[in-house]
Amino acid sequence: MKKILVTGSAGDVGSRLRKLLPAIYPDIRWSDIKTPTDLNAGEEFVAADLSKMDQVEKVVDGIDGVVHLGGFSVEGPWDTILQSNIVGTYNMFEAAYRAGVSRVVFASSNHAVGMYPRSQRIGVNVTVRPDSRYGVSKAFGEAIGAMYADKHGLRVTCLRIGNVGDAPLDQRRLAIWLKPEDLVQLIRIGLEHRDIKFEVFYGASNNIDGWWDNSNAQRYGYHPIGKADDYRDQAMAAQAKLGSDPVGDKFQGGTFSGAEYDAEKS
Ligand code: 15L
Repeated sequence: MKKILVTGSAGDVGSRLRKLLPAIYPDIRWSDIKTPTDLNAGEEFVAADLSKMDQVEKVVDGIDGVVHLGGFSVEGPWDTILQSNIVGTYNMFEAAYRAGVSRVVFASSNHAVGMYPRSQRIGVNVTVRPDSRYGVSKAFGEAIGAMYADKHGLRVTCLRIGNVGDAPLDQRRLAIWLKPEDLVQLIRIGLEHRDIKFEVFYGASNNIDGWWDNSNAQRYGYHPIGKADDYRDQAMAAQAKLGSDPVGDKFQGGTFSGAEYDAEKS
């Protein structure tokens, strides 16, 4: 990979990658709708609104591989999700294809499958069961990624990311935590592994409470170093301070699954 583009670089995950990726990829263009406040003189940054095709065309120009984190990163009103995540992700794949980009790593989310119960262990071949409009947009991103891979030969890796952070924040995150360095491993597989055509991986560390069979990522050499269990006491102490969420606590998507839920109303 010569030149990498990372969209969504002003967000939490993007900001972590700004610290970790330059040691691996010396030529990175960072993009976001807003300029990061702590931009260094040596960092190349190009602002872009992903819902505007002409702006997306400019950011993908001259790029070999894209890490697409950009968009609205939680549940939101339909028009926000539509413009930022659906139109934005379409624009990114279409512009990348036209510009001759060879690989895209798409930041999907656990919320594409958030309506699976916590009692069920799932792999990557299950039907998507989104828990929110946001989750639907991530399922859309995986589908459009498959289409550009299968019809146009773009090499696409979708990461169903759990929760990226220094440590798992609560009981649910003990199952879905992703150590930032493990995210970097997954990104590297997507950008570099010679056998990638189209793949879906779970973005989770080595979590004994995990709900996901991530053997597909392991097949490509993924060896997560993060262990959520090392933080069990602090995560459970944080959990004890949260109120119970009768619906959210049953489903993998947590509060995203419980919000607006009225399926059991008679
Ligand atoms: C996500 O997809 C969000 O981007 C992040 O903010 C968290 O809410 C995470 O999922 C999660 O499920 O914890």
